[in-house]
Amino acid sequence: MLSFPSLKLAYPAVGRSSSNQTTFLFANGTESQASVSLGVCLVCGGPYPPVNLEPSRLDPRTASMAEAAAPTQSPSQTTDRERGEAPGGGGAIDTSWLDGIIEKLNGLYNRTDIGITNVVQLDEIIAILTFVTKIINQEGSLVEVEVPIKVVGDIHGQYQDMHKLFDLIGRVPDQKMLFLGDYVDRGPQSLETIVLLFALKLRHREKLYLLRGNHETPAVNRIYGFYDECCRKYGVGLWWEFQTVFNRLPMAGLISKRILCMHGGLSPELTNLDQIRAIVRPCEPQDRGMLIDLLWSDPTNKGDGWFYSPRGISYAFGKGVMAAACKILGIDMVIRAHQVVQDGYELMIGRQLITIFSAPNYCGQFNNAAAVVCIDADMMVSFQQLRTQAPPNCNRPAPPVAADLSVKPSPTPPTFKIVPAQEPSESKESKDTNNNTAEEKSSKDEKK
Ligand SMILES: [Mn+2]
Repeated sequence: MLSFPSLKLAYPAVGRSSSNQTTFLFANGTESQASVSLGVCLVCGGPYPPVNLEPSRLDPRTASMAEAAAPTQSPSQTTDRERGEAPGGGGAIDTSWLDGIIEKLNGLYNRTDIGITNVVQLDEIIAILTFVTKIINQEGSLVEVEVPIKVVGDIHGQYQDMHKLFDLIGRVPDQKMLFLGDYVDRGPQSLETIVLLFALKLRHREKLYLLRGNHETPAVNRIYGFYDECCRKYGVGLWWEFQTVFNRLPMAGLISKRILCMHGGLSPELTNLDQIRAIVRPCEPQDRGMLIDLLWSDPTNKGDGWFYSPRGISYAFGKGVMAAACKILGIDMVIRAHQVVQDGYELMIGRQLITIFSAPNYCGQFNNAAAVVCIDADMMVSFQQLRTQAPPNCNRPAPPVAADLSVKPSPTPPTFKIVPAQEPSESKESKDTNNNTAEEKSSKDEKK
């Protein structure tokens, strides 16, 4: 087992903080006091450490290594490590080390007897987080990628199911993938899931893109499982470390300049994609605003406009908003995740919006399928679906999200070409706006 003596981290032991205050001792000798008490809103004025903490606080050496972090094959790196230095001492990541991590994590597929703690050390995870932070920083807050690509929705720590999905859709780097966030919480293996994805991102940065979900925020993953899993498996300090990567994840993606992707949905404040490009990271979404909406909003079939969300945060947006957004933002389609849907995918009216969800039998409660969106080089959209054996009592169907209930759902996933939303098409069926309706009426009247 590899270890990196230069990255000695003195984390407090799990449960040491019976009082609210916990001391974090970092490798460069600095100490930081923070509260980890449950029930405090860690986002809004809570005691969460300043979000602009740089990885350099870990160890100046790892920070400078990450500066030039580029996967290369270099035998000298092994020598560095054998000398007891952190991986990539020569300014590059040791790919053989990284490949080893990926192989060991892949080896946990179909294993119930061992988990990540048996194969990956804390220092190795810290090294991955340090390197991946640098790479994520180099990408924009709006990651721009080209087809062909597969778009993956929520995983939520269902690591075994993620591998079943990979068996179906292929693996990185054979397939280029864009994940829409919510890697952690709810499921049993959040750490396995996110560490494998980060390791793959490091190894194949052009083939894997990872957006931020609402669960990649401290206020949420403190509560819904990830914090407890970190504490149980490696200690509370690892949870803090993850937050400094999560708060740098890109907030949205743009596929071939035409498909906008995010975890939640649109925002009433979003009128230009440059607003997303201008998001300064690290950032922490506050209780309202564009950052919150990108992570939290939902589509609805209840009407055209903006509605208060039953979640109590952000909004729900109707089909009129969706149609207007395509025009204003100059896009043809939105792909988002964030809501469990029975078939793993759901189309909002006019196929302008796709909800995609990639955790089958979500939480062991719903009997939903998982799905991914495939967009080929000709902008043809299709879906791949995974259905897994439902455990007992896992029989709850997922409700429709924003589907037009008057349209009969097709038994098999559709295949269609993306229609430019901006150009008027002959088979135009959108009679959403008052103007159109008025024109329709008058033209009908004239015919009569
Ligand atoms: Mn979500």
